[in-house]
Amino acid sequence: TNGKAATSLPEGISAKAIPEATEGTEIAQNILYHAKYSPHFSPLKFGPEQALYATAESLRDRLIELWNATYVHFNKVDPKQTYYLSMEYLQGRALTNAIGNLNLQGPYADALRKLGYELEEIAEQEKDAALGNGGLGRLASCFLDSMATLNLPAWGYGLRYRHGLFKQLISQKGQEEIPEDWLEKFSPWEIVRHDVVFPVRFFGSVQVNPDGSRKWVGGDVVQALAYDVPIPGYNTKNTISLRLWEAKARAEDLDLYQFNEGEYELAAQLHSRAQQICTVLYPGDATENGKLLRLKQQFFLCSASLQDIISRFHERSTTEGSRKWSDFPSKVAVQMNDTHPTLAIPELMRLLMDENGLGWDEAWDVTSRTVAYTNHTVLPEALEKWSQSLMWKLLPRHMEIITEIDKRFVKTIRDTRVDLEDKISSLSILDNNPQKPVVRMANLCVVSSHTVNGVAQLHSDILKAELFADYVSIWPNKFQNKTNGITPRRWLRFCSPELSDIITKWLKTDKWITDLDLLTGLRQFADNEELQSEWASAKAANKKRLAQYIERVTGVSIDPTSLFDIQVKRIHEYKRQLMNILGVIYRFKKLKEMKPEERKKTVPRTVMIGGKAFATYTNAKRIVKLVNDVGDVVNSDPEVNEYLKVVFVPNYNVTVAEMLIPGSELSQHISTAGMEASGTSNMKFALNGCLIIGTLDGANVEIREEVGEENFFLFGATADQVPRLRKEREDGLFKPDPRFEEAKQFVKSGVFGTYDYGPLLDSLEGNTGFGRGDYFLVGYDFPSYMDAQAKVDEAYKDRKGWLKMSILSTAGSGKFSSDRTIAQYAKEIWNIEACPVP
Ligand code: GPQ
Repeated sequence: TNGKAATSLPEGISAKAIPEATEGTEIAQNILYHAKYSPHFSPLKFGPEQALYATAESLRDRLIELWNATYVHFNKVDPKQTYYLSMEYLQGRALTNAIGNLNLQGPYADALRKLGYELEEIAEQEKDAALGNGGLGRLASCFLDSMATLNLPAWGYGLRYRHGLFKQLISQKGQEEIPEDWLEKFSPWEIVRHDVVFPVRFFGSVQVNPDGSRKWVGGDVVQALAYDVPIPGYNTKNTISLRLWEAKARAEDLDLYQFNEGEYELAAQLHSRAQQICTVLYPGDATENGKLLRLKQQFFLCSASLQDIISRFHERSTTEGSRKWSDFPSKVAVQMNDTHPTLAIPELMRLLMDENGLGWDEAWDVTSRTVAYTNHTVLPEALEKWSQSLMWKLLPRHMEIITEIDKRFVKTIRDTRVDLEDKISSLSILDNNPQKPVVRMANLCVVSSHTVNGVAQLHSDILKAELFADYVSIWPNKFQNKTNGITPRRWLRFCSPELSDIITKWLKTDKWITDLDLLTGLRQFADNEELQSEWASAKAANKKRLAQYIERVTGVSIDPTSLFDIQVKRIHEYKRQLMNILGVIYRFKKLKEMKPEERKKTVPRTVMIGGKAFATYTNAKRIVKLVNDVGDVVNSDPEVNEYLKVVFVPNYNVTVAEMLIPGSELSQHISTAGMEASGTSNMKFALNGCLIIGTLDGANVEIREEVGEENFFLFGATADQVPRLRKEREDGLFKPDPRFEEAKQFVKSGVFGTYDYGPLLDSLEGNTGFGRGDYFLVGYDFPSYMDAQAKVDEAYKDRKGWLKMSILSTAGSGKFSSDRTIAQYAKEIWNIEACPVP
């Protein structure tokens, strides 16, 4: 290949200059080739950063070859293909994952060692690609890994945000957000496709032609330019694509006359409007402008992706001529990751009717047999509703189409279901409330999709029984469950090589990496002392590595033999980090009150809490501040800090998760029952032998079933009790537990500083705020939570018992592989089959 020439260097280069690769392997040569001939840096230096980029580029060469082979093969076989549309992907780092999936760990480590570096040290240099917020975005990334690994003809489509999720700084003020900059230098993983460009229109108007056909004209047109990120499967040649769109203006959009008049901003306004589209992930939508930009982003993704999909549909046609449109749904499946890409529906209708001449019925048949929708939440505030006037302004043709879809749907219901007459106003897509007319995106998705799914059994049951109950009576077979999953490659094999090696040794095979149910084979050894001791030393090593990390990023030194108790996820009131920290506060108070010899009998604990609060979510930010304030006091208390440490882990992201999860022993998944659709970190923790303290919510229910109820610390109200409990609270029937009162009182007394926690604590009281005092039932669940925590302490004292539970936790996690999830989507929703590259 091209790794030959890089052997001689300019004179006078010191240590860590690009070395001579006289005895290097081919890979070492190739890395050096890139260090020298991919001129992103001045050529005299070969520091860790230059080594990272050169290493990544050498891998990229291989990925491009595999990507091309996969593309050609798909084109030849012409299978039905899935397109996953998502506004978010939380890819994290790619180097270790690519090396691992291509099974090149040994050769790359050797090559880098020859060049004076450890692979781990180089991998550390990479920035996370954080093009997502949390669970939903990470799920999309795990799904891509599984699609590639299962050799499925499937691609992801997303947006190439210039700035991903903000960086979280913790200061005296609490959380501060600073812009993230993953493209500061460049991304070595993306390939710009200058020949893949589609026009995307905004605003304008609808022109009615003499033949009655309609066409969207005028407005602004921006170009969508494709960037491909190759996604390698594990142990296969198949390498699929994550195609990210960037928005660009056309050259002719620069007004040279204005520019030469010195009106630079005016001259380039179309350029700057185009640039805004992909500037940030999730622009604040408190303002009208913010809402407009977010809607533009969503449409941009949908329009560019569908034009690309349609052009591939034609590209793969046989030589006899073009295909029949009625074949489209047997060649294309479009999956909408939540309602964010809902505009795919009217955009596909528009492309079929206005650009390709299909009639309504034919276009509707094609569209509704093509698209499917995954719901990820039942929280009413998270169900997207777009203002009708905003939509008419930005997307006039799409609003015509949506209005027509709604009209036809309502007519069918009127004609066929008199019993639903009084439900029509809630079932319809357009909410024509004169105060605030909106389009309900979830309703548009349900009406137009062939399949709708939830992301855990409980969540799917709630969708059917509540949110979508009336639709179920219309289309009983439209609704499915697809319990989420996680990729075992990133979330066990690569993030905990120690534990992986032990598993492989005891199972006598590494096939579990792609067949995770094989982990049940560990059950028979759960009591085995030899396995337990190996298990314990792997855990101890991971805890030590984590302790060093914590000390490095927070300055807090933690005891690696203490119980590591972790809660990491976005900060949200329904996830109840506040309950966690109130429990810690109570524990601290009790420890303070104990005599020294009593304290010695307690189980030392390190509580780690991490997660980002949305920038304008005040109560979430107050929770971050409280955790930090409690940490400051507890960690510097000489009487207590041997027995309790509290750490706020800053800037939680995929890479931090890869450090935390392998070192965890207990993790908290304590949302109010019925509110967490699934959760996916619960699966990552369980897979890594971490025990869960949790409610019967989301996928916790299924995890507990799989690992065994004796290996799960359960507490709290169940989802079906929640409405009654809220009602009782409103009626003043709730009697708080004294421990709850004591913990709140302790905060109020000012032990944790002068910050005003009044408003935060008020949210836990009866009817404050908007009439939903303690809506999340922290007060109700607190006593059973504390009881469950006491059981954790008892269980931890029994070292062997704990290790057994830990092993059984891993052994029971097979179901939660995203390979299982994706195989089910493929068979039960997409109707696609594997297409392995020979
Ligand atoms: N989720 Cl609607 C997000 O991360 N972002 C969102 O906008 C919505 C849902 C999460 C959800 O809260 C978790 O319970 C799920 O595990 C996750 O999606 C993936 O399904």
